Amino acid sequence: MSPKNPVSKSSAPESSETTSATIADASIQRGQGGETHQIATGKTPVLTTRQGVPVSDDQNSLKIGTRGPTLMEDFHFREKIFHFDHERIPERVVHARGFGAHGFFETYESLADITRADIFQRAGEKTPAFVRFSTVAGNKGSADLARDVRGFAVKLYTQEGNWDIVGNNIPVFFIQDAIKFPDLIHAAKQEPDRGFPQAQTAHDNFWDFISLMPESINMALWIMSDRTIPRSFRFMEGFGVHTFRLINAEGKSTYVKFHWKPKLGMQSVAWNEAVKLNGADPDFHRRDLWDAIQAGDYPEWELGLQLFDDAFADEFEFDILDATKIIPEERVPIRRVGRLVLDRTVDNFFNETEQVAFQTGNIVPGVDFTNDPLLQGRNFSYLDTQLKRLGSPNFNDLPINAPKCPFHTFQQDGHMTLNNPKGRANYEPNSWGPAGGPRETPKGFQTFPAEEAGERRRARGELFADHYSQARQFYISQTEIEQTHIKDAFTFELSKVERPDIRARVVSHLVNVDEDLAGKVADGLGMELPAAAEPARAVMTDLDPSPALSILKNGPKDFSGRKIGILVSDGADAKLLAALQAAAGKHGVLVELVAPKVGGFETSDGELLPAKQKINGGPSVLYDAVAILVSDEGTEMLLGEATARDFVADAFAHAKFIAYTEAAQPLLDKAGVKPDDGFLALSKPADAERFLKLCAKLRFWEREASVHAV
Ligand code: HDD
Repeated sequence: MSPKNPVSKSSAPESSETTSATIADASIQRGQGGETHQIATGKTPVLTTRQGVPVSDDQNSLKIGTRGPTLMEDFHFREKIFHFDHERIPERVVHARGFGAHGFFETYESLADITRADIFQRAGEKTPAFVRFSTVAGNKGSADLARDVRGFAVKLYTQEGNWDIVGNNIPVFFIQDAIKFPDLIHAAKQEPDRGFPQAQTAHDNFWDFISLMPESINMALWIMSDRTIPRSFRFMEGFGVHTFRLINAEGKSTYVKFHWKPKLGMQSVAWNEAVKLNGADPDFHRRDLWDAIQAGDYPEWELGLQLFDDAFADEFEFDILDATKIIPEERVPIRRVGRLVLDRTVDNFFNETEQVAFQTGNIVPGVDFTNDPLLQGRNFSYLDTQLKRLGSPNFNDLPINAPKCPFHTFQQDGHMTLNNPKGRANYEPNSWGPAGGPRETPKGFQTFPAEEAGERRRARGELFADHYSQARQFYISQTEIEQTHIKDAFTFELSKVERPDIRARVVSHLVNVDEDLAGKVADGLGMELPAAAEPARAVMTDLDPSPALSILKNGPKDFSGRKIGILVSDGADAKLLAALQAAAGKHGVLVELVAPKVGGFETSDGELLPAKQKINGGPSVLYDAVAILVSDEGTEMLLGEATARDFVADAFAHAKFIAYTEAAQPLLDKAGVKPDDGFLALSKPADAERFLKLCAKLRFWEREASVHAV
């Protein structure tokens, strides 16, 4: 049979210059080779099979003729499809969606008097670090701005082994005992019969569980605060949550809680903004981190330690082993002992961010656990889960997980063994002398010899039972704006709960926290205020507010690290634009131009400038503040574009600072917004600096009440 089509060997571009350049630039240098592995340019490596066999045709599978059946013997095809079929590994059972980056930790001063941990011995020492931020409940492909706790997991590659601080951006947790973790996570994630909702706690199962677990009420207050909708990873705090121990060379133990303080201060977004961000840019947080690092604006946190002893633990109103409680900074001040800088994005997301394996059990000499029952349970779970996820006990051999200090064990074999131990001795003790492999050292990890005694019981300490005092303290520590956001968040989430009895049970706990809050939530839900829930412990402690718990009281000093979106059109005032860009640059603020067409616009000077976003792809939720720099003709055109109206209306509703030229007035009118003190009329270049100063307050929250009547 004659072929229907003329035989075409390949439809691939013939190794065009562009292809070679792209490959070379992207450094996809997988393997090296001799002559046969270099194509003419001498730069671009040759495509091979996994066995290193050069491939001549990667476009067509091997067939009989051009229309005949595909041949089984096509080893290149089989190998390629086989590998593709097995690309996925199970996602993390929690914290599936995450984003990691490399950096370093720099020690400020020697802490040798407190800990023998090598990382803290020498001032100025830099220790390589890898950090993975995450959301908890959503699947790997969920959106970044879900209302959720953020994971803040830090791997420190110290000279005496890897130390992981597997923390969150909230200093307390939902539960006190790890035995309840599967229940908590089952309740929070998609409901099992329907497989939704995705990445949301606004559903019956979650609030049912919370309402039946009063120990989670403190955390419930935290997650209904703006902490769970951070503006970016760069603007949030991190916490080790549990009480740990630091042990010095003499074996003395000091209790410690770990804090990460962001250099840029804290910032969150508005809830309606988060909802819209999830549609406009589901990768908003990871993109932010990526962009900042690529731009050389390296995110930074200081490590803070709260150090205390047994005497404090005894006098403290709560149990230091209870992970649902904080120790207020005002009670035990934070000592800043070093800084964490993220200065390198990963080369490959899967290899590094996906395969990184954090474990609370990874501690180093000079650090030790306490009996916190949540921590003790975690120490089992993290090792266990990596085997399931990464498929082999050799996950520690992966470069992202391997220590950067020398390490020697007698562990061997298993799936995907990467190291290749030499010699005869694979056991200890042995009599092979120095060739017989590694030996113990008295300088190795020593467990703190805490004395333990007591009956074996399934029980908790009495102080664990005060579930409301700290929840109240958290609430009264917030500004009025933040209290409103908490009330709104409870009302929103519980409005998604279908069963009225669950709503009522949650509110009955809030009555014990703050009656005013409970009343407002009940009102928002359109229900009667229920009676207070029966507290597990009758005695509550009246605690002073802790200003450190408020985001707004701990914001940044300036607007650096933020982003202004400028809506422009043809004829936009070139001088004002240049002034805004210069002022932003001076304050370390990024500017993005949003125009009717991404190809660009012509300024009043006749210069053609490219835009970063087309108006319908660049809504104002992407920016911390906006400027509307349009000409009369531009306004005329944009009046017919709904997304231009939304740009203005949303910036207004989200309490952003807005700069505008006179020509923009009809657009403001169309968006139904009236300039208030959060607006700045731009008429001369000097106004740009004034606008940047105004923006340092981040948001004009005073406006909010006027846009949320319900
Ligand atoms: Fe967990 C992942 C933080 C309680 C069991 N957890 C995980 C991650 C973070 C936390 C940041 C993601 C690590 C990464 O980026 O790879 N978890 C916490 C904090 C907790 C906490 C701050 C309370 C103070 N976790 C907790 C309990 C258990 C687990 C009580 C089980 C008993 N967590 C896990 C896990 C995960 C995990 C199943 C899933 C993926 C992984 O470990 O590596 O083992």
